[in-house]
Amino acid sequence: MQNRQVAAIFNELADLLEIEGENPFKVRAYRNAARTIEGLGDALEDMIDRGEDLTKLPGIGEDLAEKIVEIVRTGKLSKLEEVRKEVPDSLRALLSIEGLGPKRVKTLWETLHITDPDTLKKAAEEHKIRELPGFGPKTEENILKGMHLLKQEGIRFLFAEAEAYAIDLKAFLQKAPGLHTVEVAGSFRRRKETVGDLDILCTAAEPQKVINYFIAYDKVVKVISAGSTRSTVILQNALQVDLRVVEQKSYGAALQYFTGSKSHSIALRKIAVDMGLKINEYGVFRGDKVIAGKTEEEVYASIGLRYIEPELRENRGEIEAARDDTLPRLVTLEDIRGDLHMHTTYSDGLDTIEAMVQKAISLNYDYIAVTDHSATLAVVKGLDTKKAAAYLEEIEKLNSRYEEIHIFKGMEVDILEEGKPAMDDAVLDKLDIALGAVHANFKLSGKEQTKRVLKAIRNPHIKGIAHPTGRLIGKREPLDLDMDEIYKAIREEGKFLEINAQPERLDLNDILIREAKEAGVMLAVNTDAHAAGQLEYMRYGINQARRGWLEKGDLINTLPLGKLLQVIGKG
Ligand code: DGT
Ligand code: CA
Ligand code: CA
Repeated sequence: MQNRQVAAIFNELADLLEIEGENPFKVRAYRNAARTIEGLGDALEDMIDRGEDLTKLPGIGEDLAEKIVEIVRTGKLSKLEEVRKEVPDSLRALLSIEGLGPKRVKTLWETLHITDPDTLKKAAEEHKIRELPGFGPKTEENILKGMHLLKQEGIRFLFAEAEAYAIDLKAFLQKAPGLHTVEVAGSFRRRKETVGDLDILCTAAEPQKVINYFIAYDKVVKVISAGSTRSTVILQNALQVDLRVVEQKSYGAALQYFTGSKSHSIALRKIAVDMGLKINEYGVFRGDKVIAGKTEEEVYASIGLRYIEPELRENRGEIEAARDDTLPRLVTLEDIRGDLHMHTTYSDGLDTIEAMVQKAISLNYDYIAVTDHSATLAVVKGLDTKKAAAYLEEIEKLNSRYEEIHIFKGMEVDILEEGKPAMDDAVLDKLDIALGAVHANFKLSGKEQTKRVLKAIRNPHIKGIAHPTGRLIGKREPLDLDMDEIYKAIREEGKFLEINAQPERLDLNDILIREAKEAGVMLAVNTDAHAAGQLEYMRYGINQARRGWLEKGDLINTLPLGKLLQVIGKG
């Protein structure tokens, strides 16, 4: 049980209780607990094993501590199970529509008896929603837009959410009777930013035993099918899992097939056909004779290709590169030497600067940039000129106290509508790394938006642009920006674009990352951590960097400190 899953349970409980009209203080207590848990550096499971007192954590009292133990020990919370029975299932689906929180869902339910997306859509189209208290024409329009976004994407899960389930399920399957290997294939293995379902591949002595064991997993809420070698189930968070048990001798071929992508595999099969071969999930065949299939390397080699990393398997030129031996040597998490975007209690982060520094040291980083927000209407808890002085002083103090790491004085500065940074030049002068970021006025025209960001890039104080397109997966469309213009300006100014590793941002995305690389743009993968534990989100950003074909040399935060200082003009 991962901290993220525990937090998700509290968040869901808070949402449902709010829909039910429970006491707001109680609701807030669950939400705060979820936030605390998400930001913990340690696994709750380990803390409980060590006998640590959970009530020492901020916002966790006796009752919540007991509930945490219940979740970690049993995988469920009985209180949540009770409340789930009281609120219709389809109401929960409404919560994932942008613009609809529990409060509004409650109103829709009580006044218009809306309990599912279809009745909601109808009511919005008939303009019944705008009349409700706390709504209006704008909200009504946003709801329709939000539904559109949701529909476009289908029901997909953020990689990070699927990952929590995948890790737990994989560990569970490893203990299945007679199991040899288990691997999560599909889009999950390709590290796509969202996954539709999990595809798990096993080899085992007796497949049926593995299937029986699998469908008894405690997070399974529905068994859709269970045959002798394959099964499909639904987990408690609505995630579907397809499991297949294959023979050892065709494991490589099966792994290749079920990793996909479909379009990549179809292209491989075509090459095979041209060579008089046949590839399917059981192996590579010449006539009836198997010539490869045990490992993926074998399968690729049999048609004259180098092994292709799963993240590249989208049929976007990787097959040609494998044939010509020009595949990139993809960057890895171990190549990363520091993180250049994070928040602390000086703005909207949960942990102190010192806690972030200590966590970064535990990750073996050589440097970090602490980059709290500048204060604006969009980010009210941020730094003003006065608070910034104390903040910079504290960073300096910690920088001399912790010799093993270099702490850059940074700030995430709002780019105002006209393209100016929301901070005095006198403060900006004192910073090592100012990141420009858009946090409001998302709807400007493409021309105006581009002009706004270009102006920030040309500002001598700004070193990089954080989450450049501003998208939130499944919730907010990217800014309408002329990216070629952005790349050009970034390159000319010697600045960098961020690959933001927050699970719902992953911004730039894989396609733009590759474009940026080809345009000769410097990039950095940053976590934008709002708690010490989130510094570990780096892996999500690395996934996307790899999908964008990046090598170590494409990221400035793989550089040793001395080189990085030169790049940001401080060397
Ligand atoms: P997802 O689940 O929508 O995020 O994407 P995938 O890629 O995991 O797709 P999924 O779960 O439908 O199927 C898993 C893999 O199985 C897919 O990546 C390739 C393989 N596969 C599925 N259908 C076909 C097909 O019709 N032809 C071929 N060649 N492969 C297929
Ligand atoms: Ca899948
Ligand atoms: Ca599937």
